[in-house]
Order: sequence, then C-alpha cells, then structure tokens
Amino acid sequence: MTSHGKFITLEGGEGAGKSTNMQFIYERLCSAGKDVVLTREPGGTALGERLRTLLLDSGAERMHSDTELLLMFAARAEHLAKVIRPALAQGRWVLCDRFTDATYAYQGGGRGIQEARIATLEEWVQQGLQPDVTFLLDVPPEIGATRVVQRGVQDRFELEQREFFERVRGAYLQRAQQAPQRFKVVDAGRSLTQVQAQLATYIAGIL
Ligand code: T5A
Repeated sequence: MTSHGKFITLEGGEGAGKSTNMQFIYERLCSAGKDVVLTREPGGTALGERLRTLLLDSGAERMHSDTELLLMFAARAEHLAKVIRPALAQGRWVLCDRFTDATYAYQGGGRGIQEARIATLEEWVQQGLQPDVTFLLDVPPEIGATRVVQRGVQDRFELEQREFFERVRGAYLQRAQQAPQRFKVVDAGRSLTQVQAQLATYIAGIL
C-alpha cells in the first residue's frame, strides 16, 4: 500500500512572516526525520513561476479579477500535477507557502469574487485534495504593511489599499473558523520568538 505524506500549507496577509517561518517549520520537520518538499504558490513549477511573474508584476496593466483567478488556478493545476501529488504519493511531506485559502482570501475577500465560483475551480483542479494542516499567520494589516515597507520593493498585491487587506484578513479568519480541525492560527503580530514558540507546539502536535 502506498503511504501518503502530509500536505501542509502556510497562509497569512502581507508581511505576516511566512517566508521567515517557512524555514523554521521546514527545519523542525526535517529534524523529525520527514522527507519534505518545500514549495510555493503561485509558482512551484517552471510554468507556475512564469505565471507568478505575470501575476505579481506591479508595472503590468490592470488585470481583470477573473483573469487573476484563472491564472492562480492554472498555476495550481500545474503545481498539483507536477509537484504536489507526485510527492504525496511517494510518502513525502509537502510544505507549501500559500494555497487555495489564499485564493478565497485575496480573490474572494479582497477582490469580491463570489465564493461559489472559486469553489467550482477548486473542485475542478483539486478533485477533493485539501491540505492536512494549514498554519495561518494572522497579523493586523497595519503591522504587516510596516514590515513590508521596511523590506523595500512592493509587488502588485502589496500596492493595494488598507481596506483590501482588512477584507483579506477577515476572509482568512472566517475560513479558519469554518475548518478548525485543519487550521492552526498563530498571532503573528507578536515577536518572532513568540510566533515560533507557538508554531513549535503546533508542529509537535502533528508529528
Ligand atoms: N495570491 C497568492 C493570491 O492573490 N491568490 C492566491 O491564490 C495565491 C496563492 C504572493 C502574492 O500572491 C497573492 C498573495 C500575495 O500577495 P507571496 O510572496 O507569497 O506573494 O506573499 P507575500 O505576502 O507577498 O510574502 P512576503 O514575503 O511579502 O511576506 P511574508 O513572507 O509573510 O513576510 P516575511 O517573512 O518576508 O516578513 C516580512 C518582514 O517582516 C519581518 C521579516 O524579518 C521581514 O523583514 N518579520 C517580523 N518582524 C517582527 N516580528 C515578527 N514576528 C516578524 N515576522 C517577520
């Protein structure tokens, strides 16, 4: 019988500390002997990374929200077929920086696309596959924005207004409430030491 690995995703608004904490989670899983594939969305494959460049380009012409939604799922279809499903089938663990919860938060909450339309594409592309665990780094948008500005260059999403990020945060928290077994919510407005202590507790619980 093929053993399936675990599919773990990391979510949060801008500047929540995903990149910083991906490495932390990765190292914890590896030290526990897991064979982990580290990947991200949009991206994770050669074609997906090209779509990512199109999606994040802050100098690009304004994109219709449906185009944005479809490109996110196009990149995801490629990612699932070439990276995520094969790795899980081999018993490897997949740690992914953002997945479909980001679509519900940004294209749904942020852009205002109806949840039912996103759900249709989710079913088409994922055919029932869902993350086993999702870490949600929750941070008030004003704190996240300060961190992103301090870091320098901003992408197309980071140039959105504060209300957009309030809606993104609200949508993430609503999803966490709807699926409390899957979501592990971390208060990411605190110091990195405190954030990682909470993550470590959650990780110990899934090993
Ligand atoms: N998107 C994605 C959609 O719209 N729909 C989708 O379906 C998908 C999959 C992708 C963009 O695409 C959108 C969402 C995104 O806008 P991304 O690179 O994945 O972009 O996401 P970003 O949020 O842009 O990632 P960032 O790298 O900008 O933010 P992070 O990773 O959350 O933050 P990080 O770790 O770089 O930290 C930012 C700064 O804060 C500091 C760090 O040192 C760094 O300088 N920091 C802290 N400082 C103090 N205390 C803490 N606890 C800190 N944690 C981090």
